[in-house]
Amino acid sequence: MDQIHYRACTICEAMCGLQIEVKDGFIAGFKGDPEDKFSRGHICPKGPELKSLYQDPDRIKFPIKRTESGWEPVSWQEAFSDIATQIIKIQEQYGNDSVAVYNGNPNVHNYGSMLFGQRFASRLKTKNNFSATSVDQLPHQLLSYLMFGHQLLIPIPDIDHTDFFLILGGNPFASNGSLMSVPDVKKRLKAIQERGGKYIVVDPRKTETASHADEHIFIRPGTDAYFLFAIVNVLFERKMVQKNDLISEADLDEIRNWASEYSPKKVEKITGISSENIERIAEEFANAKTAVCYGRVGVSTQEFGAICQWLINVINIITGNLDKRGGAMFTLPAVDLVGPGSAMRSSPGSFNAYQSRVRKLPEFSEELPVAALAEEILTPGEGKIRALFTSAGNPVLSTPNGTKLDLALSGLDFMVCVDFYLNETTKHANYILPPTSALEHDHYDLIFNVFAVRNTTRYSQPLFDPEPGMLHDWEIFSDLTKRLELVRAGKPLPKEIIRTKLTPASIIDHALKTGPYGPKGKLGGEMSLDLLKNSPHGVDLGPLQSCFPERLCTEDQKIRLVPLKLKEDFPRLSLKFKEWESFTEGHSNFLLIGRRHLRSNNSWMHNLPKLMTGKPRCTLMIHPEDASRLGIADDEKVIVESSAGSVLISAEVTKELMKGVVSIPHGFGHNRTGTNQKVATEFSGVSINDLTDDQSIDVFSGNAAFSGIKVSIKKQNL
Ligand SMILES: Nc1nc2c(c(=O)[nH]1)N[C@H]1C(S)=C(S)[C@@H](COP(=O)(O)OP(=O)(O)OC[C@H]3O[C@@H](n4cnc5c(=O)[nH]c(N)nc54)[C@H](O)[C@@H]3O)O[C@H]1N2
Ligand SMILES: Nc1nc2c(c(=O)[nH]1)N[C@H]1C(S)=C(S)[C@@H](COP(=O)(O)OP(=O)(O)OC[C@H]3O[C@@H](n4cnc5c(=O)[nH]c(N)nc54)[C@H](O)[C@@H]3O)O[C@H]1N2
Ligand code: SF4
Ligand SMILES: [Mo]
Repeated sequence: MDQIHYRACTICEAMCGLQIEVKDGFIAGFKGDPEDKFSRGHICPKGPELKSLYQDPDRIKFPIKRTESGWEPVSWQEAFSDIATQIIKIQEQYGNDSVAVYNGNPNVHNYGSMLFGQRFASRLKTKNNFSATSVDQLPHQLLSYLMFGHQLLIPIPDIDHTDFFLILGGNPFASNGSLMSVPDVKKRLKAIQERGGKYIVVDPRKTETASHADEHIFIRPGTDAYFLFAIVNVLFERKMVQKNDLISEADLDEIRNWASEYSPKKVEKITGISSENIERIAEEFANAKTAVCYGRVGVSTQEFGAICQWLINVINIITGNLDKRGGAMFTLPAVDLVGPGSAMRSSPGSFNAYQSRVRKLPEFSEELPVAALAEEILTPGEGKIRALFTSAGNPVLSTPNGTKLDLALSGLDFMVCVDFYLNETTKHANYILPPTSALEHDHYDLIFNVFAVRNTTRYSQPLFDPEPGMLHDWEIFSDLTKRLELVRAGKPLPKEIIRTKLTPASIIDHALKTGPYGPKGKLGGEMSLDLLKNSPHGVDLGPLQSCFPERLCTEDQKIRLVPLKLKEDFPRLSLKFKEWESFTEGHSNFLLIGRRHLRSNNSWMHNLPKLMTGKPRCTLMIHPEDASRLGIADDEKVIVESSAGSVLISAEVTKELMKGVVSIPHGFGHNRTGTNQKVATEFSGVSINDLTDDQSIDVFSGNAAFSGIKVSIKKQNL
């Protein structure tokens, strides 16, 4: 039967609407849905590859178990029962914390996995919860918690209305936007220029986004906090700070004091940005009708990631651009995870309520920094991690010091992975429990509607029925949760798979009806799952609206402009400044940064042949002057060495990079043995996270610091 199927793409945060033509049960055409209310026909090369993922011969569909003679099929029931039994046995012997959990990025693109995976993890009652948050956006969530009272009350650039957009450490042309869900970002950035506004990119690399910007400014990696402080300094010096009922004058005075330490003149040598440029940008920002400052992965994942996100919020607030059209705004999604009284309200957050065992790194929202995972497995003593669950993650390639984690995982007593690939992480598992792929299950964007540049909502139905006997992520977690409870209670385990009445869709239906746009919601609309089922192109709920103080979650509904705890971190910033002053990029010393490519998605889409065509992607980018000083030619193999390890990689000589800086994309390194991703192995590349160090973190937040890793470079044949 022929049909046209509409659904949202689940790969990145842009949530593009897809239009899929099906003939006789096969996909005959794949394009962006021109009628989609949010993405307006936009699509990138990865979207159509959901089909290749569905058809990938290396995709695992049924559970497998590692035995002495290799991987063997096993029934779901047998796997589930054995897992529940082993886990409880380990916890009874060594305590609840001896079992750890790691949740990877695709969980947030999979509402079933999120809803039921979290329930499962909470039943394990372990403090050793880790996720990709602490190699990514942890500082954003932490600062939203500390300043606005809720970790998901995240300021989103109002890209469609702003006149001045200052972007630090984000490359939306490649990433399609992050903590700014924005399909067709190119068009929307161009529209800023067409309406007479401008956008500036501050980045150690002249990226695709920077090349189209009105201005690109190189910055030395890891020094953004000084640049941002200097902007604040100018705003105060030139009396361009706006007061506001939601902030206290005492806080403003305090910020002025702290900022006085970082004049543009003082930071220019360290940041590589001239004082004239800093002063001009501050002036332009303050004088623009509307303006927004936004910093993403490049600034979140550095030694002062939290201070950077704080300063970004401060700049938006004190120039009067927070919660204002054209500035940094907040969403009001159909499923509200923030508002008090919402059926789906998530935890506002918590910070430093407990610490990791070995390095005493702080908890955030009941999670510990993943940079501590390897040492928590490897360090003997009470509380050592002995078993690990991973779900939709590949931490061997995605977290700092992957080599160390690789070694640690090989020594675990027990490991279970919910994933459909046998990759660098899952190869260590005792059981791999594979879920269905995106086209085989329904979908609702629980998270990315919270970060979108417009309020929109959409529900996607499954396109294909899974093969008989396959399970969705949520079904896997649902059964495991129940079995865990039964074993704990000493009850017998059933032979069949345990089904629950509750489904992800039923949970969302309730949340939609009681949410802001539902019949019981404050706007009194018609929102429900049925409405969305009949709206295949999504429902537009309008542009972002001002919502403070009502939506502020602090007790007194004021902004905590200077969060108490953060102040403890300022002396560290001063100390580091002194270190920078004596730092010279020596003959072969460089600062390493990462990069993303439109056709890659973290570590997991390298097995899809169509995405791997074109020039080799996993190269070391280096500036021509640096290359010639070291006698390195384009394409030549070089050895890159850091405190954590070394890799051999081809050089790509390019003026895109700032002098003294080199770049390697993350997510590669598919050359390890024991995996089964044939295409990925062919294009293996090396892992940048064999160079990044688990000791290099933002010690305040615990987030990994990937930007500006010190490395040395030499020719292979020296
Ligand atoms: N195609 C594609 N899209 C993706 C992904 C992907 O892997 N591929 N991943 C998705 C995920 S999980 C995320 S979190 C988002 C991330 O989305 P973005 O944050 O937009 O991602 P990047 O392209 O890594 O951009 C980071 C930029 O920071 C710069 N940078 C590095 N160090 C510094 C520094 O010290 N200071 C400054 N100012 N800049 C620095 C880098 O040069 C780079 O241009 O993308 C998502 N979308
Ligand atoms: N050096 C450096 N390292 C980085 C970054 C960087 O910029 N530089 N970026 C960091 C960022 S922002 C992120 S988010 C992390 C990502 O880190 P991770 O989430 O650990 O890694 P991914 O590569 O996204 O791996 C996703 C895994 O999920 C599986 N998968 C995909 N879809 C599903 C699904 O629906 N269900 C299940 N169960 N499994 C699924 C894939 O097969 C794959 O094994 O990497 C981080 N690492
Ligand atoms: S931009 Fe992101 S959501 Fe849109 S098609 Fe590409 S991968 Fe999918
Ligand atoms: Mo991410």
